[in-house]
Amino acid sequence: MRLTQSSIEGLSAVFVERFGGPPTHLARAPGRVNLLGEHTDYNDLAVLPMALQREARLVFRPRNDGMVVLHDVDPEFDDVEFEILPGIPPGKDGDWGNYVRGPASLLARRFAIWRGFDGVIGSDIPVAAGLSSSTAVVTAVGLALAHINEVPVEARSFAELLAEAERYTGTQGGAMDHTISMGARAGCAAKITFKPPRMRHVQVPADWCFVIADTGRRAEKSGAAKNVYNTRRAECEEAFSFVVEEVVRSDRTRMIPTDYPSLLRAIPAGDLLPVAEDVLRSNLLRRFRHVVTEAARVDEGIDLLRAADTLRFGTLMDASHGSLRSDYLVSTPELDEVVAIAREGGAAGARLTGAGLGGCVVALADRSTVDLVLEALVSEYYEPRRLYDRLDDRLFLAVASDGASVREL
Ligand code: NG1
Repeated sequence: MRLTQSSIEGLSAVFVERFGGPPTHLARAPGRVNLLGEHTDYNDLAVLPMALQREARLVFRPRNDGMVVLHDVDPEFDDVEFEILPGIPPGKDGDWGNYVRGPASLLARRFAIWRGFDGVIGSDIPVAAGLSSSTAVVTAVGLALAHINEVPVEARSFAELLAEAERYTGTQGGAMDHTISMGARAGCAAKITFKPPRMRHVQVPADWCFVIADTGRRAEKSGAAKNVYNTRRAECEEAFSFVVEEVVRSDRTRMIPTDYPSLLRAIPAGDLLPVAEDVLRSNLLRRFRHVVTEAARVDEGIDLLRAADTLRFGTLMDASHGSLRSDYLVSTPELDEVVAIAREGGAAGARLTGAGLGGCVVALADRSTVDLVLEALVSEYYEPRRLYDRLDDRLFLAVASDGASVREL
């Protein structure tokens, strides 16, 4: 677990030790929990995340040359040092430094930035757990470089740039994580739509408690999880083209849909699924069915969030998990177990959050049931596995928080 976030004072003290003077700036970027809308963002369909109180913090001092020299206070991560160039060669597969090189490389290409920094970074977002720890690093580094090179930052378009920067690591991800990390509002979740990027902030009801429970099994994007993720993305594209070919051939639409949103605007999901059943082989049909039903759950979920309808929102979370498990095949026995314990403990609903294949579950409870849910998770999951070590980092309540920022110290 990469849970070493120090206070700004703590990070600054490490900075002084390493660089012989104080840092001048702080960039911070939160992790996120996704409430509904999993594996929809890279299909340009809606998502419903909120930013967490856990974040990556980077204290830094601009340099007068193009070097970036970065120390992570977590000993698991090596120091990173490189020169800013339009095409920075990536480190080996899985090297966390690629989350630093990615934004530098892209900003150099787009804006000809030249100025680097000395920095110290820390984060208390569990790593490889579906809470966007990597995006928090990409975002903090991107904001720092933009700030010192006077690149204009508009939250939504900068988020798109950061999403592209993160693809440098080899994961063909979407823009959900960067958009919420940049643009979140305290107390709110946000429905995000893409093409063009748009955020609608919705207050989370005061009575709602989102429990985050880490299974303890990592979903490493540098390993098998990356391959599954990229395969799913390709499968969604393939399924889309077969379905479009059929709806055009059978004259169901005059306009040729160019993406999932235009397909769903032309033909409602209920009419589309029978077409998909006719033309797609089993694995593609399952991916397609997950994507279109999950998008519908986001649309319904935002109304239920506004109406503070805990039970029905929970039912949608359960349905989302079922679809991710049976159609998208990204759950694990541990995720299924934690989901079941949370539900039996009294949660209104629970699901895996993030890409899956490990990582965290998010469960919805209200103030009267949350303690029972937490107790059930401790006694039935964490105690039998002896996962006591830093239990507060494995099991906690999400606090909807503000998006990223950069400022002088
Ligand atoms: P995680 O694995 O939680 O970081 C990934 C993608 C998202 C989204 C989700 C699945 C990145 C940076 N993040 O999130 O864009 O596709 O999976 O909904 O690739």
